Amino acid sequence: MNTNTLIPWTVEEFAAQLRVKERCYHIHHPFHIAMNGGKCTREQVQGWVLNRFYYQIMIPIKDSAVLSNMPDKEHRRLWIQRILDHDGFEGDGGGIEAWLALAEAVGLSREEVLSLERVTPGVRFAVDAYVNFARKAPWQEAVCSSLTELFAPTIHQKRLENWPAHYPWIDASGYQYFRKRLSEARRDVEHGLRVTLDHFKTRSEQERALGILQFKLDILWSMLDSIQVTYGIGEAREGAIMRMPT
Ligand code: AHQ
Repeated sequence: MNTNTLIPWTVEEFAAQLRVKERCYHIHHPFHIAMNGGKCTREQVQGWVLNRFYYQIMIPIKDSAVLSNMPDKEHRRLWIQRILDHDGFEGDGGGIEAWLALAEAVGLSREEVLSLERVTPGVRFAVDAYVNFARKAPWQEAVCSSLTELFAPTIHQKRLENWPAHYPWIDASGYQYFRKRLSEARRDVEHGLRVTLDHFKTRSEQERALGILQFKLDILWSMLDSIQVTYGIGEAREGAIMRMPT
């Protein structure tokens, strides 16, 4: 379809089109549904935490690349907070440390998580694709790709609501990261949505924005595909495909 001839969506319609993409969010992935439903084994929860650590440590690298492409300080002053959220600052250990606390709370050692040795190829490829996109894309497109966080507060809230009852063996100290993201994601989205709604003007550009958001949704989805193939779901390890050790 030649979208150049179509009239642009209003800002409200454009925002609604972005939100419609929630149906592709990884909260609907079978592995995530199983994890939130208490169906995952200790090993599967550990595998998710260990693999997601690679995503977590690459977020500030990604955000630093975006920051370096931002021409004006008004946007940089807002965006730099995302790096601090993860790397921490005086008096706040930051999100990477909080994720390591989650790792220890599910019974992993800091060393094995920090080694990245057990990160699956699929997770590594997906995360690297995100970082490389953000490095090379116009900064407004990289900002648009972070809008999967429109849907993130719900996913963090569901974990806080469901995991303690389903996984009593997880130490409560591990939940700090999810609590922290509830407010940080909402603050991120306020800036990200404003940039996106301002930048993508024509209908063709708006459709491009939807395509960028779908690309990032696919990254999150394919990370869970790879985790599920590696660990399966439940005691029977449904869906797992054994892999020779490297
Ligand atoms: O913990 C997450 C986080 O810090 C970020 C940053 C943001 C981005 O820049 O793309 N996206 C994101 C996300 C985080 N957690 C994910 C989850 O499921 O716990 C969700 C993810 C996102 O929705 O993009």
